[in-house]
Amino acid sequence: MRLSRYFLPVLKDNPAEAAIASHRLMLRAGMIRQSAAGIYSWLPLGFKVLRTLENIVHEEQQRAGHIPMLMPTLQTADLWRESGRYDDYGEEMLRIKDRHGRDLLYGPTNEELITDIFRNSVHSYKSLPLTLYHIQWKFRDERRPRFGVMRGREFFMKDGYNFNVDEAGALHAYNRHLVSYLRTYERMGLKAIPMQADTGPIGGEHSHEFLVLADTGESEVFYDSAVTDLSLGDRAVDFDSVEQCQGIFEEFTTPYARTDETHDEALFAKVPAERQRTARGIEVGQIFYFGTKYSESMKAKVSSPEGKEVPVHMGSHGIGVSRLIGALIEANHDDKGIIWPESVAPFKVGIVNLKQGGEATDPVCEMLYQGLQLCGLDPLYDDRDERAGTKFASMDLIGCPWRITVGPRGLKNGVVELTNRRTGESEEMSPEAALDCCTQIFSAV
Ligand code: 5CA
Repeated sequence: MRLSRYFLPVLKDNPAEAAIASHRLMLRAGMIRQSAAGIYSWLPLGFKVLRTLENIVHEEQQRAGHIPMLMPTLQTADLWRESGRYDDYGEEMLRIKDRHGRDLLYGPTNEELITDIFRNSVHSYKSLPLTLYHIQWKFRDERRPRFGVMRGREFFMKDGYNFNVDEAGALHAYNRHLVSYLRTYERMGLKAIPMQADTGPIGGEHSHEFLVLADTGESEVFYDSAVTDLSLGDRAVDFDSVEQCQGIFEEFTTPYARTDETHDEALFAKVPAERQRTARGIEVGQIFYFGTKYSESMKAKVSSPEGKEVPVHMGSHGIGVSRLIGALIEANHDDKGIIWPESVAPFKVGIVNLKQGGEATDPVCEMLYQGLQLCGLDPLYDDRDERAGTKFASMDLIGCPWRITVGPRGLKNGVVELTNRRTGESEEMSPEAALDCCTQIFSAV
C-alpha cells in the first residue's frame, strides 16, 4: 500500500476520552472511530488487523475439527423465552420490535439459536460429535462501556457450540477447545493463561477464562508463577486424541490460576510463597461445559446407541476477537506507539523514502515495494512529501515490525537502513540484502 493513497487519519494529540494505551493508540493510529458509546467504525488499518485475527481464529478452529457457519445478529425473542433466558439476561440485552410488533433481540450470544438449528436437523447419536462455530458481531448493552474495543457494546466474537451424546464426549470437546485456544493465542504472539472461572449467565459447572496479564485488565487474578513458563510451542497435537488433549489440559490447569470470582485463599496459600502472584488480566476468551442445560429446556434430544431419547451434552466457547486487538496493544507498545507481533502486523514492513521525488531514492523504494509485495509481505510505502520526522513518527505509531529507510546519503554508499521496531536496532545493508532479510524473517513466522 502506498501511504499517499491510503486512508490513515492519524491524530497528533492524545484523545482526552482514552484512559488506557490501547484505546489511545487505536484512535491515534486511525484504526477506529467511535460512532456511539461502545460502538465503533473500523477504519482500514483496524479492519485489516481484525481480519487477520479472524483468519487465525478460523484456521485454528478448523485445525481442531470445528465447522464454520454464520448465524444472524438478530434473533427472535421466542427462543430465549423457551430457554428461560429472555428475562434472566436483563438490561444487557438490546430488545427490538419489528413493524409487526414481534420481539427481536440483537444477539449477545447464540446458545438458543444453535440449539434450535440442531434440534430441527439432528436426531441420532450417529450424527455426533459435532462442533459448529461462527464469528459474528454481538451486542451487550454494558452499563459502562469503556477502554475502547476492550469493553464495547457491539463487539466481534467467535462463539462455538459442541454437541455430544454423553458427558465424556463433551469433556473431550472442552479439553480440545482449551488446547486450540492456547494455540490460537500463541500464534498471535500472546500469552493467555487459562484460569478457573465463574460461569455467569451462560451457566454450567466447568469454565475457564483465558487471561492476558496487563495492569489495565479489568479482572483481578491470582496465580502460581509456574503457569507463565508453560507454552504449547510447535508440538504436534492430535485433536482427536482424548489422552493428549486431557494431558495438555492437566499440564496447563494444574498450577493454581483463578480469577477473583473463584479465588480460594486456602488453596492459594499452598503455592510456594515465592511463586504466588496477584495481578490484573484481560479476559480474551472463555470456555464452558453446561451439560444438558439448554438441551433439556429446548428439547434437543437424540436417540442413544441403546435406543433411548437423551438430551445432548453441550458446551460453548468464546473468543473476544475485537477485544484481542486491545489486549495485543496493551501487551505490545511503547511511548511512540504500537509494536505489532509479526504474525498479526497489518503491514509487515514499512518503507520510508527520505527524499520523495529524489533521483536515487525513488527507484530503490519502488524496487523494495515491488519486491516485498511479490514476497507477500504487504509493505506500507510512505511516499508522501513529508519531513523525515513525520514519516518516522507515523511508522512508529502504527507499529510495522520492520522499517527500511531509504535516503540519498546512504545510497551514495549503496546502503539502506533496516530497523527493528521492537528493539530499535538498525543495520545498514544493500537494498537487495534488506529485501532478502525481510523475506527470511517472515518465512519463519
Ligand atoms: N456463549 C459464551 C461462549 S461463546 C459466551 O458468550 N462467553 S463470554 O460471555 O465469555 O464471551 C466470550 C468472550 O467475548 C469473552 O471472553 C470476551 O473476550 C469477549 N467479550 C465479552 N463481552 C465483551 C465486551 N463487552 N466487549 C468486548 N469483548 C467482550
